[in-house]
Amino acid sequence: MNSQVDKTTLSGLAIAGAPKAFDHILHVGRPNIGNRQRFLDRVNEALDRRWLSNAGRFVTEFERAVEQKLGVRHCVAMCNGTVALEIAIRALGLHGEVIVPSFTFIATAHALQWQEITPVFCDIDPRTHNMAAELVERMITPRTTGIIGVHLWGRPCDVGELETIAQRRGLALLFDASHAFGCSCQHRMIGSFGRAEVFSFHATKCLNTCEGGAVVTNDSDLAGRCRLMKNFGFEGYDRVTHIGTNGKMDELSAAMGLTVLEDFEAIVERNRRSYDHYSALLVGLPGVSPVRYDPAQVQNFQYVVAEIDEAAAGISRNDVLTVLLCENVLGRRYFYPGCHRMEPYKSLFPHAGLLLPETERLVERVLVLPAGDAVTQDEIALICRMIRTCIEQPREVRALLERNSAAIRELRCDMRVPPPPSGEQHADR
Ligand code: T4K
Repeated sequence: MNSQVDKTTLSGLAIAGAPKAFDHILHVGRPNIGNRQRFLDRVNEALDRRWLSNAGRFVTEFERAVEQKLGVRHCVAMCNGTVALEIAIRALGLHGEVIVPSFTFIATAHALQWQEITPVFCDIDPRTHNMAAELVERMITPRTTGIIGVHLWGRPCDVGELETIAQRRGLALLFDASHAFGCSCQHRMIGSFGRAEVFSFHATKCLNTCEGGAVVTNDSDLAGRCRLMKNFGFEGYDRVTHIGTNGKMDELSAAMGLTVLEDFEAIVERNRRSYDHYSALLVGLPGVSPVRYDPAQVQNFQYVVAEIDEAAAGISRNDVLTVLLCENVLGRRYFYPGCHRMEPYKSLFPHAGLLLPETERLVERVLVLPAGDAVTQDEIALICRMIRTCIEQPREVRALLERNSAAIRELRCDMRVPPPPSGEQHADR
């Protein structure tokens, strides 16, 4: 952290030519690792056993630990959340059309389209960022076979209403619970709602297995089908009874998962401290609203999300993000621009946005901030201080961004996105 520069003043910002606030990049989604020695001991154990995949001891132990934590009968661990979604979709026999939110990570939609099932995008409730249950029924056609709700940021969907609709209309209900490991809904752990729920254990998730995911369900037949499908459909050494793929989790991933699980309460507590600190410092800033979690439910606080309403803040989310990127704060605008505005959906359904006004509004507002292990309390205070400077002097910040746009393209720490062709006003617009 660079304590030499006063980030409360405009001239102290990197966009004005001052040194960056941080000499290293602060990320969203730094992996939680747990006790490194325990992990390494497990890796050595797997190597000693010479058993690295295919229903190994650690994968089995991990599955039982997840079942116990979530109070669900079956956990089928897989190589990642996307494949787990694809397998759950196939094992449920979905086809035709399936209703999903557009405001989600692209994998939710791709898991359907990959199997030539049409994702039908439904708008969200702006208060929860989750699919608006009251709109779902209007999206049902004779081709609809299922609904996939996404518990975004770990905040549960309107599970009760979705279950009622699914039952009334004879549709399968699946949840993408990628963000929601360790969260509860109606005082029950997420994991046993709908026909099945799917978790991602990607490195950036609260429970990390490097790459990993799972289908969890109380339905024994469905779990059995998923188990076959993730192992090519093999029922024995040389008997294939089902179409399948390779969706297996390996032993080293499970070793990481078991290690992180042992530390899970401490991880959530660190996340909660980050979230509380951000919330306390951002609340009351005009146009800035930190996403809230229901205090009656268990949360993992993995995502610290703020909405920036340009009309009230005087500055757009994109401009605030550009200021932060120039200070080495790699905030993210998940899930911009919405699945419906990405390919192949953009070309397949060019007018989808007409039915998604709340999604289109929200994708312009959401800013996800580095949290958890990735940042100290002092670093959070400095990030919030810089956001405050943007909100207090929006016109001046905008003028600086326009005046210094060429230098800003060089300054941004957003390494994955190539800078736009010169001539654009600023990078995110
Ligand atoms: N459904 C939903 C609702 C999801 O959010 C996701 C995944 C899925 C389904 C599919 O699950 P998986 O198949 O991925 O298991 C990231 C993750 O790759 C993705 O898992 C996640 N959602 C999504 C929300 O975020 P990117 O494209 O933003 O990843 P990336 O590489 O930019 O990483 C995010 C940040 O984390 C960066 O600032 C760097 C940092 N990072 C990342 C990795 C991998 C680290 O510090 N260390 C690391 O090892 O998608």
